Amino acid sequence: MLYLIDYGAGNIQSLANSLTKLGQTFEWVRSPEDIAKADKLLFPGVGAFGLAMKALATKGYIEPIRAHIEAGKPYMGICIGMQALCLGSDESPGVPGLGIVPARVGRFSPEDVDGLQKAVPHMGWNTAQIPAFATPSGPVDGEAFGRTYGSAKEEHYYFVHSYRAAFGPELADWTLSTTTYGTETFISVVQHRNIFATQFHPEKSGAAGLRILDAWLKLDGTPQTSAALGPRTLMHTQDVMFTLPTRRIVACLDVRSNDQGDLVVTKGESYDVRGGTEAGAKSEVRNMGKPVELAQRYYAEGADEVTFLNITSFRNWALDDQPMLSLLKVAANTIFVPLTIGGGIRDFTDPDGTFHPALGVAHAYFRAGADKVSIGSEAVYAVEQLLQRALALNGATDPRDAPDAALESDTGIEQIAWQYGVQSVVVSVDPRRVYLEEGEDIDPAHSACVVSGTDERPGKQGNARWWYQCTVKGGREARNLDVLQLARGVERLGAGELLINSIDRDGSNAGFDTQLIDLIRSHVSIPVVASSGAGSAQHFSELFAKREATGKATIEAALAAGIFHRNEVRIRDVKDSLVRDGFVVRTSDGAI
Ligand code: 1PR
Repeated sequence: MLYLIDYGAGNIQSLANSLTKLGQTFEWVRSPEDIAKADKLLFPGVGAFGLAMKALATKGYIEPIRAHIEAGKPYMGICIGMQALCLGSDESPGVPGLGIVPARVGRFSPEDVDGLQKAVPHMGWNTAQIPAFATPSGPVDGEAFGRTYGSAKEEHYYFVHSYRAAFGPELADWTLSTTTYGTETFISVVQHRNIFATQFHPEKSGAAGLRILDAWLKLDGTPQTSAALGPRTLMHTQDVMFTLPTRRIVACLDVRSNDQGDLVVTKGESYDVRGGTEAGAKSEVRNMGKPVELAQRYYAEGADEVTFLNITSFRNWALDDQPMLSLLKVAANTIFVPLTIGGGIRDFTDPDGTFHPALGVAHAYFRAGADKVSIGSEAVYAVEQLLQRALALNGATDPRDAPDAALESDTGIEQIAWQYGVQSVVVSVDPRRVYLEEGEDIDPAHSACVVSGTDERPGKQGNARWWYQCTVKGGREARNLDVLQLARGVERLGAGELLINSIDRDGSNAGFDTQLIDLIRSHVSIPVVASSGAGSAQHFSELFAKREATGKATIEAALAAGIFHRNEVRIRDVKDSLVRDGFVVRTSDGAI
């Protein structure tokens, strides 16, 4: 019997769904005795190292896990389940790991090489390479991994982590594959006797990942048959090339009820999903299709991630919105790439006065199969609060200058990041351009956010200056906060990724607002997903290309909606076009 460890956080539902897809039955570990009953043990998870280790200790799982491993029974760890095998992690100083793999887990450092910026966390699709190993049965070639795990070609796997076990020759006997991020090479697969563990998420790595899981599930329990490497030493080290994950293409589904009460994918222009008639009356909510069916189509076409945005959630409390939760559950059963869900992740007080924290909403979404939650309006309020406290404490108007005392750990972002890890918190930014008149002064707090370029207002021409103002409630309300304050503020609070929309470009097919995206990118070190305005495959290359002015090419991911919904361009076409333009993307990885 296979048992799964659930320590109370992380996207374990995704793994459960993958196992079901592979026809594998399993039990959840509910007590230390269950671990003793397990023939095979699987420890998945994202989240913070210290929290995971403390939860294992509190539940009394540590000794039974050690005993399972010492008995030679198969153990598979994923992400935190791999890091837990190590001595400890800089993420949680003073908290010991299981101490089985003689490595300490450290944090990635941001790097900037030749205009390419390495963001932290490492989020995206990267490869797993077999180093040149010598074993008693001879050298191991780079295809050993593929032969054992059902594929002979180099595959991409989905990584999402800020900490890693750096690879060194002394760890050769524990290492099956390494991966390079920036110039840092770390262990991406541990394989040692009965232990197999991946830093990436096979359950989120499409068919390539499912093949790995399937191969491990099919092991007969004799440890040496897995990967069959035996004791190994590193023959020689290879030069490290600065490496980034592939550029990600994200399909986005804006979801809401239509006028008949059905949950539909909709798409508007400048956030207006109804459009208008010539007589000025509003027409019906545009219906682009059924959410799950469309998401499945995008998965099959090679989307690297799928995002669902509940765009009317500001009206209700998200957890009352049961159709959204059921939609996510069904999608997560069939889609094996990361799923993000946004809309309504916020604190809420019932009419009867009961308080529900944003963390509770996030928890329900993670349990339903989400890998990341995306926070919009609440992020704006959180940064406003942070700045108010900072202003009172030391007069700062830039969140980077806010003293630590201004952080009170009371926002949804902080709490979700603490519980589930920063990589699971996306902040969705909804800015609008505010044009400045000739000679108009701007509040000095927003001066870093002023850019100049072509005036894009209807009927206007020539050059203009503008700044990017944040909005809440799906663009319905503007706030006295600019996008740089928001981006720096949420990075400070613990967001792991930014999704940058543009109300001006939304649904326009005019291309991404690269001035907006570059402005934010150059002021934060977390990954950035550019959104709004994609109208052709070429627009993605333009977004990812180096800018003449700065020599930088640093955008990690691009999101689009309308062109995919309307079948104007398929995800495959975008990727083919990117490959022709010299970008590395994840291409179709075959069937499981
Ligand atoms: O504020 O935390 O409840 O989150 C609400 C979420 O819903 C936010 O992420 C906000 O961006 C989104 N949202 C609210 N209203 C709308 C609307 O369209 N009326 N959708 C909306 C925003 C923006 C993109 C869109 C791209 C790409 N959608 O995600 O898909 O602009 O479109 P394109 O490729 O067709 O140009 P909260």
